[in-house]
Amino acid sequence: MPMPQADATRERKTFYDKIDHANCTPLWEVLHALVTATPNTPCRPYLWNWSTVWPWLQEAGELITAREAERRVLVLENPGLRGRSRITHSMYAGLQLILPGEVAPAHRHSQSALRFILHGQGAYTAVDGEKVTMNVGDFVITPSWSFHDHGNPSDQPMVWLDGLDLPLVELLDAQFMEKGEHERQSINHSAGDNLARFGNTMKPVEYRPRSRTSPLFWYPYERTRAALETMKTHGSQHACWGYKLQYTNPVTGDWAIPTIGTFMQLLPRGFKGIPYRSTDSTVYAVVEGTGRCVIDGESFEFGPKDVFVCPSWMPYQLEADEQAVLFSYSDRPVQQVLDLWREAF
Ligand code: 1HN
Repeated sequence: MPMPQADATRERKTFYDKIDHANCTPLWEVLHALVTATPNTPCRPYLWNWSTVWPWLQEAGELITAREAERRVLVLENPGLRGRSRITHSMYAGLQLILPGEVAPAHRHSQSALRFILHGQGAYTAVDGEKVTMNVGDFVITPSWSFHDHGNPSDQPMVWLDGLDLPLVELLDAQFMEKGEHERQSINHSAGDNLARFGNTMKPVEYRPRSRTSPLFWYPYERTRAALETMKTHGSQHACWGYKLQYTNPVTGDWAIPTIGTFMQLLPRGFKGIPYRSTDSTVYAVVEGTGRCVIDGESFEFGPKDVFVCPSWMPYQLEADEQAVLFSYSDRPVQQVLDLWREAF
């Protein structure tokens, strides 16, 4: 005869308590939460308005120096992941301010980083002995385990979006970090060298890859923007994403950063996208234009320098009033190489 439900519950509880002491636990109590029909992300849709965060960045500039902070950054924390320094489950995002005359000292780490320039011009980042001066819309790579420092010799503040694979590397317990011997690394290549060597669908004959990360680490906006405009003139637009390019390693044709997929897209004036979803939660930064992203029925109005996040598998629609240009990044390369990535529209 089966046990009455109350007795069964009590006996099970006693059993769970007993095995708990030896770090064992019954799967059947958690199975349905572990293996769900569709992604069950804690990540929520959200938009950070430039007009809200810019005064806070300026205030941070009065509270602490870049040298003292090491990096003066306001972390963009997903509202569903507060306290965990991340904008999606797998990706970090922050807004970094560097004021005229400041230096952010050299270090290196196993996390890969991207910089996407939102505001100002004339600050530089130095990567492995090469310096690039950055402008709004430029995409810059700091490869895993490369020394990097930043400086601002210009007369205006500069802000960029930092994107890192920090949560992914943390999950894998593969973090390493080292401070540079000197605050600034010595520069042995002039600005523009990198673009000349790798940015023209050619490469130096002696080049031998040292990693999967693109040897081109500066993708100026001018070129990306021109490519999108040309696509618009000659091509047919996609119903979800308008005209969209992904940044590549020019030598292999693969992703520019092995753990972070990076993209730029153009939505023509009046564009109304159909709903799209994919398993890679995606961070968007607006370069130009205005419009909205409707995520799971909620509308987020965007303008230049705003940042917003579309969580895994939630349907979203992109719309442009004025022609819009959007940068985005996600963990898509990781999901694809593991055969996990899905999209639907
Ligand atoms: C980092 O190295 C930078 O180099 C910015 O500018 C943000 C956030 C977490 C860990 C390392 C930078 C970072 C970071």
